[in-house]
Amino acid sequence: MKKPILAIGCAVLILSCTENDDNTPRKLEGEKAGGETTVFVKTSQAFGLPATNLSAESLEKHLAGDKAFGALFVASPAQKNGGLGSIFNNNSCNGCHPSDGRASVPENLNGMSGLFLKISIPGTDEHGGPAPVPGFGTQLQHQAIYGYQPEAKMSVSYQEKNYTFSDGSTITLQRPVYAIVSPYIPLPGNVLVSPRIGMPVFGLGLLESIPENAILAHADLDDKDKDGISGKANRVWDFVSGTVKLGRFGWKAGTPSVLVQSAGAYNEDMGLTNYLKPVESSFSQSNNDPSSVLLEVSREELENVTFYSLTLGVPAGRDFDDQEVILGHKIFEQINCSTCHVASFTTGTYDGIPEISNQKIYPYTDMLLHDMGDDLADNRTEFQANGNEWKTRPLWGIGLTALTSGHTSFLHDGRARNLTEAILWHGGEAEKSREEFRKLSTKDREALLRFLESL
Ligand code: HEC
Ligand code: HEC
Ligand SMILES: [Ca+2]
Ligand SMILES: [Ca+2]
Ligand SMILES: [Ca+2]
Repeated sequence: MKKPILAIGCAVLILSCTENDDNTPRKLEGEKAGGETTVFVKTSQAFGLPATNLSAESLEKHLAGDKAFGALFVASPAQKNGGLGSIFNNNSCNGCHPSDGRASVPENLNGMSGLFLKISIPGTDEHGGPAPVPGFGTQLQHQAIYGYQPEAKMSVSYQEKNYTFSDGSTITLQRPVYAIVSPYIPLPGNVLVSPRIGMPVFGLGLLESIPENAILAHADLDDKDKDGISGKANRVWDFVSGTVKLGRFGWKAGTPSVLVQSAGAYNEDMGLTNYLKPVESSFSQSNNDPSSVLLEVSREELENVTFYSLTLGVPAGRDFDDQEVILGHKIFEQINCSTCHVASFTTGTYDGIPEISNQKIYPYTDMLLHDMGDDLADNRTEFQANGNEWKTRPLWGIGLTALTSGHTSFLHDGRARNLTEAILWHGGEAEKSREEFRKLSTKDREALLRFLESL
């Protein structure tokens, strides 16, 4: 009965459409999380669909990239998709970003999965990046083709941590501690280890198009406004342009572009040389295949696979007119989640891809690094990111994780088994927010989770 009356009110006084009497909005803004790229599909394919505004020509390239993203590589000699290894972590992009979403924590740690260890020794390389471990480089390949030895295997143990909410309910968190076992040659004693899991790959062209100054506007290195939250840009080496650029991708924002990320993924994750990374990661190691050829992946394949991640659409927000979701959003702002998980940006121009240019987007990230405390620390630096720092994760699409990926493991090593655990692992600059979360009433806590589920 109420609705028709409201509708009349709206027609008469347009302003009253957007807010209830107590100033709560009737509907949250940002349903079209990816601007005109937004995908309104609530199925297990929600992360894997092309931006809805692609031109016919762009769609063709996107679909070619989709094929490359799913291609299973094998050892040479092969009719097609040869060149895998000699050492590698997995044999396809999709293997680590299943359904364009995030990988689960592997049951068999030493099988092929979406989890690997970044490694280094203290110090930096010639470009200010992590210093390679002699004989192992900066990533541990735990797989090898027939006849070759992987660099090592992994082992994991768990430390437990208990939390009690103010409403009396308790939760036990598990912190994984990874170690390297059975190295193919002796390992130096001072190796730094950073476990990483494959994350969703949609909406990345939009994130790459956010103007640098819009991101830097959120940085507050010396915490001048004294809210306990600083926010720092990573500055990383771009081997495509041969210059230092703003870091945007990877869990520590250690890569400047999807192109750099993809070229590196072919090379390190799969053992496939390409025009940007023509040298095998195993070159000069005894587990290198000396017969491997210079370019195992063509320039076109690399460009297509890059275009694919750049132009995957972002799933739309859901239930944005639900009162519990609206309350959850209010709490998200009140307890300062939104200081790091910045709701919105407007993209600039991306040369050659008008579809992702000039879009108002709602990624819920500031694209900056934050000290997240000792419990999340990997104690391994990556350019400007120190051992405690991680990039604020975009939260768009996060509520669809169970549907798209069949699990709800979050954070850089997948340690959180659900959204509540992900929040409870927040420390450092986010400790205050976490404590406020812990003290919420059951109703407010559930509303906050409901809001995250709606993204
Ligand atoms: C062995 C697993 C693995 C394979 C294979 C793999 N990735 Fe990844 N991918 C990861 C992990 C782990 C990260 C995070 C890396 C980091 O933090 O530095 C990542 C990050 C990314 C990112 C950055 C996403 C973001 O939001 O920051 C992109 C883009 C990406 N991968 C694309 C690809 C493409 C394209 C391929 C195939 C050519 C590929 N990946 C193959 C595991 C993998
Ligand atoms: C100081 C900045 C900061 C604040 C404040 C903050 N976060 Fe985060 N958030 C991060 C960073 C950085 C990560 C990634 C950490 C990692 O992977 O180790 C993250 C990760 C997450 C994740 C997991 C995302 C994923 O892709 O795995 C969720 C969910 C999340 N935050 C929700 C929240 C909520 C809810 C709040 C408020 C209670 C909050 N965050 C407050 C910085 C922040
Ligand atoms: Ca190879
Ligand atoms: Ca290596
Ligand atoms: Ca601040």
